[in-house]
Parts: sequence; structure tokens; C-alpha cells
Amino acid sequence: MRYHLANIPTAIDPDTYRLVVKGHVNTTLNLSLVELKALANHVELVAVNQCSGNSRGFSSPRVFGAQLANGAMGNARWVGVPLKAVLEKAGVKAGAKQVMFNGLDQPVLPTTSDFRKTLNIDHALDGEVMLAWQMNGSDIPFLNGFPLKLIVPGYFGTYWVKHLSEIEVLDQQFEGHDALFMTKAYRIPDNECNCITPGTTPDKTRPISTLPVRSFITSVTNGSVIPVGRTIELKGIAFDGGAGIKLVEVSIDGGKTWRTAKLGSDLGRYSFREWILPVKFNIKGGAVLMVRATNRQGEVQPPNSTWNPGGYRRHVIESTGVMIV
Ligand SMILES: Nc1nc2c(c(=O)[nH]1)N[C@H]1C(S)=C(S)[C@@H](COP(=O)(O)O)O[C@H]1N2
Ligand SMILES: [Mo]
Repeated sequence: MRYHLANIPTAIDPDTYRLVVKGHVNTTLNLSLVELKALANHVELVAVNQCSGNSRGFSSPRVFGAQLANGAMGNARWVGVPLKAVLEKAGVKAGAKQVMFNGLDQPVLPTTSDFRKTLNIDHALDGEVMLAWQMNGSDIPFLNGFPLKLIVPGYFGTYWVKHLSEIEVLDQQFEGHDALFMTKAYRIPDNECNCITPGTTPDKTRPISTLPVRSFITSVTNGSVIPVGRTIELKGIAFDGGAGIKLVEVSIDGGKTWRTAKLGSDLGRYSFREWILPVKFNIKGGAVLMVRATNRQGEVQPPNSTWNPGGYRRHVIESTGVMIV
């Protein structure tokens, strides 16, 4: 669970809760949850919510921010309505540029920027971005954004605004005091690798956006003890920003040789994809396990990590050290 502001709502009454849709539209909407649910056919999607700073704690040299390991991500089944249907109901006027999203949490001090995010109008109208009220078959848990959360498939969690209460269509680029989480934070170097040499400043930055391809071993962790000469099943997950996973390869000799893992069932291109591979260790001692995923666009995880000041978007091939006994 991640928040930026201290004034987090502690209770939200779903009966009096309203979603306002306003700005560069023909009709301002003020929707109750019941009205929102009746507005369009419900859609369902399995998608990964990953924090931009997931694994930031492994940045070297270290960077400011929560020293997260690999846990700031999750995969869930979301139910809601397409954002497109809501925007069409309000009637987006010609000349719309961006759509701004705001939740019920607020800064304690007026000098602090509110947490507001924007998507470009074409993205907001792509039919996939969702307003969800259900996570894994129940109401969205309070700290995950009850009663309504913006789901931006394939994009980092920073866009997935919780306790969503206000949508504003803008006829210009979002700027100003409350735009800090777009204009100053959650930005990456605007170059091919989204990286710079530690200690330097990027020439240009852009808002972080899509998830790079990543994979993890989940059945063993650093320091796990594995018996020699016995077949065990290595298991894990892979995911990307929506191309879908094509290939997962595993190395049990520190990257010298690689074997193709078997992929689990396909829950959709924005979901975790499980993988499994039976392996056997023949020699006692330390071993380094690695996993590398390739997506359907041929994007593959890099062998070396890159660096950026936010510690964002880590997707290097990870290593897990185990002991064979
Ligand atoms: N209203 C609101 N929504 C928010 C945030 C926030 O501070 N306020 N943080 C964002 C960030 S950076 C992340 S990583 C995700 C975390 O989602 P979770 O708490 O459901 O794991 O929420 C996003 N949505
Ligand atoms: Mo985040």
C-alpha cells in the first residue's frame, strides 16, 4: 500500500460517495456508485499494479525514496466500467488534450501538492483504461482505493488513482501547483535507456509510463537450501506492459546456460504469467539462479542494471543465490 499524502480518508460512505466528471465536456456528471455501475456494461481484466519504485532498494548507488525490495507489485482481477464510456456520457469537447484524475486523499499543508495524475486524451479514450470497484471478486479493500480505483493496464501504479473522486477533461497540458506528481515526480530520463550516469543530471525527462518486461523466481529465495541430486520444480512469474510474455528462460549456473521454462495459463496480456521448470543440481555448494523473460515484441530483460535518480523501472535480470546440500 502506497500513499503520498498524509490526509488519507479513514471512512468513505459508498452511499454518499460521488464521482464528478467535469472540465472540457458538454455535461458535468455527478455520479453515485449505483449510477456509475448502471452507466455501461461491466468489464473484467486481470492486470498487474506495480509501483514505479518497486525494487528501488537495489539501486546502486542508492537513491532517495522508500527502499523497496521486489514486493511493491500485485496481480488482481478488476471489475468496472471503461473510462471511455464515462467520458462519452459527459461528452468530450473538441480540443481536449488530457484528462486529470484526483482522489479523496488530500495534503495536510496547502504548500504540499495534491496527488493528481493525467493521461493524454487518446489514452483515456482507448477503451481499456477502467474505473474499477471490484478487486478479486470483492469491493476494493480500503487502502487499495475503495470505492473506486483508476486501472491503467500496462502503466505503473502511480497512475492507478485510489478513492477516485474527480475526473477533469483539460484543453491544455496539466501544469501548476497540483501537477507536481506529473511535472516533477515520477519522471525518468527521456532517452533510450531511461538512465543516466550516477551524479549527472538528465537533459530531458518524461513522465514514467509503461511496465518493462520483468520476471522473478518465487519458489526459492536468496539463501534457500536445496537438496543435491533431486529434481525440484522452480516456479515464478513474468509480466510486461501488455505485449504479453513469449518466452521465459532460466539459468541455474549464473547465466552460463539457459533453459526454456513452461508457461502457465494465459490470464491476459496485462497479467502475471506463471512459469515452471524442473531442475536438478548435481554438485554441492553455492549456485546462482537467474530468470529472463522476453515479450511478444522481442523486448528482453537486460543483463546489467541501469541507473536513474528515482530508482524507477528496474527490470534487470535478477539473481538468486542458493545453497545445494
Ligand atoms: N489517491 C491516491 N492514489 C494513489 C496514490 C496516492 O498517493 N493517492 N499512490 C499511487 C502509487 S505511487 C502507487 S504505487 C499505487 C499503490 O497502490 P496500492 O496501494 O493499491 O498498492 O497507488 C497509486 N494511487
Ligand atoms: Mo508508487
